[in-house]
Amino acid sequence: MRILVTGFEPFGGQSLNPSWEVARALHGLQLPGLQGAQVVAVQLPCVFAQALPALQQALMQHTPDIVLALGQAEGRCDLSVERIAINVMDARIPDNAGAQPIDVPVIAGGPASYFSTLPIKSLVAGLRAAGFPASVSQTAGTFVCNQVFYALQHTLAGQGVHSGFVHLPLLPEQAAHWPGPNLPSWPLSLQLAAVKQAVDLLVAHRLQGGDDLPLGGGTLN
Ligand code: PCA
Repeated sequence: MRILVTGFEPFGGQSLNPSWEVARALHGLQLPGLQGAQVVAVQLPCVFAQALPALQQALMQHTPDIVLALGQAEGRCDLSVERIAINVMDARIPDNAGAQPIDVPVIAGGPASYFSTLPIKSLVAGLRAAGFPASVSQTAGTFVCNQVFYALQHTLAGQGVHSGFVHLPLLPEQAAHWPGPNLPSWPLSLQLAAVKQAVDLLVAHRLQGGDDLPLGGGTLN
């Protein structure tokens, strides 16, 4: 079994992105007891025009069974397991190449949205049971993370690959220098342990089969 974990390069003037720090630390991880189950990490550029070609290349090269795409979401206080990707790019800040698309579809003519094909409720429950704060998120935003998430689900639709997106909090060294009021942060060791737990849960679910758990994870607004 191959598990592709993607992370992004730093963006928005930062020199670190927790998603890449976590992904690269997981690269080459062999899952004990599962002969041949291995994690491959790939970095994606935070550039609208380059992220999808890099994603497609990674999917073709590694033909994964599970894809866990990671991104930084400043302000989030836990592991945010994304439910849905939407077919729009609406950039509040420029990407790393200076592009700032406004209300442009990710894929012209594509459906309005795709759901994650990860067992999002089981994942949140399993993470929490293991001591890691996690929740279902109802929006992955409208920046490069959502673009990648949408294209990932579009590309793999109907192929039986389990794929989805998880947003991570800032690292403390980022939060310490963030302008404005303090934002939540998790040290890299904790983020890494939580994402490794997520990978274990996703592999176990993939091997066991079955539906996601019917647990509450909604919001009123
Ligand atoms: N977070 C941004 C893009 C790259 C990243 O790590 C986002 O949430 O869109």
